[in-house]
Amino acid sequence: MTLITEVGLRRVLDSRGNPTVEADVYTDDGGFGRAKAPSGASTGEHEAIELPVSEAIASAREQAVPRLVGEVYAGDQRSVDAALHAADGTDDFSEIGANSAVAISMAAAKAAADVLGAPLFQHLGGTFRGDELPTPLGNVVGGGEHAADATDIQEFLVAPVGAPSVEDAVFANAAAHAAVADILDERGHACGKGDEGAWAPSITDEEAFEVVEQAVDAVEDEVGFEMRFGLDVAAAEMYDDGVYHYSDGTRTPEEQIDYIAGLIDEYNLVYVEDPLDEEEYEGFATLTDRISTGTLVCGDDLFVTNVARLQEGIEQGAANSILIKPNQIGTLSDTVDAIELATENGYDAVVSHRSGETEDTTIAHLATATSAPFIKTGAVGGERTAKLNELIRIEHNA
Ligand code: 2PG
Ligand code: MG
Repeated sequence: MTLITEVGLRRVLDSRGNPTVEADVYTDDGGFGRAKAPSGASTGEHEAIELPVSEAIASAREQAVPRLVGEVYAGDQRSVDAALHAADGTDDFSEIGANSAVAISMAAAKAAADVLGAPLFQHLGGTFRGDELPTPLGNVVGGGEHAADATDIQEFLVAPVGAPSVEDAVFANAAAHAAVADILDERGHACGKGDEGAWAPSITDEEAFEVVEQAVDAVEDEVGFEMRFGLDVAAAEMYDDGVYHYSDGTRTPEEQIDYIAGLIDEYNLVYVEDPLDEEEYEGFATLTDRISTGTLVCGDDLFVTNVARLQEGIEQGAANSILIKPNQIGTLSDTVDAIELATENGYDAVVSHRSGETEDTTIAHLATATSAPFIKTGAVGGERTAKLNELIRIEHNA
């Protein structure tokens, strides 16, 4: 049962128009699963290696497929992922590519769920998973590596924390995205969108805070439940020569901590991702210590979904939350290990998309299966709404 009989790999488009890996997994009892690898732009230094797509496909066909077909059961995710590691033989998937590995790993899970006739979240999380669905963090304004000539801070994320349902939350985020456009228009800042569908105006971070706060207040009045907002600073992208580089000058690490702590206070931020460089465990610990428990300080480039890096963070008290991206580590088993280590140690595990995405919906199921408090997957745009609409379907048992 669920013995893998065929693995197909092909090149397909991602949302930036770049090639990515799509994997198909078939089993002997009629199971079929298909998944696609996402791709980052502001990638962490310690992520598993994404190979050029043709190379990743050729190498996985040669090394991994023979170890899977007729050998491994798709329902046994640990064995699937162990076979991928054995085929690769490195500690960062630099031989078969994390892009091939993650696509195969997720496709196998989908094939197993298909055989069960169960939704993917149920196969991944089990029957007794909690009922809580994640609150979507919606990217409404952004810049950094995701848009040229826009804000220094990479993402301004609205968080409908009081929403009574995922459906209400998703629509509140879309309303905030629309409200931001109106406010920008009133202020004379016509603009396009960045890679994740957020508005990418050529304004200062200071003005972006005003705009987002105004939009969040307006939507909060309209929907009647609490809306807050947060950030992905993606500070590793700004850090060079010991200082953080902003359009209007630089900040030392100490100044950066003061600045972020001040923003958390001033805007009552619910979520701050990568406020400091990816090697700054100590700085993360200082900041986490300084702020109240009502704010998630989340490590993305800091932890890269990697248990060893997370363990280091736990020991130092760095951050209180981890961003979870399966392609940063290459398999679902490694991903779930990171989530388990996090939750056992009181860290919230927030599941996330990448800036380069596809219509794949695996992360909506992963966030549901693991009772993630938040999922970061944009507010608008087809590759983002694929996940948001899937969450609505999950909520409706559809
Ligand atoms: C991030 C992500 C997703 P990228 O930094 O959190 O928002 O961006 O995929 O470019 O790393
Ligand atoms: Mg990030």
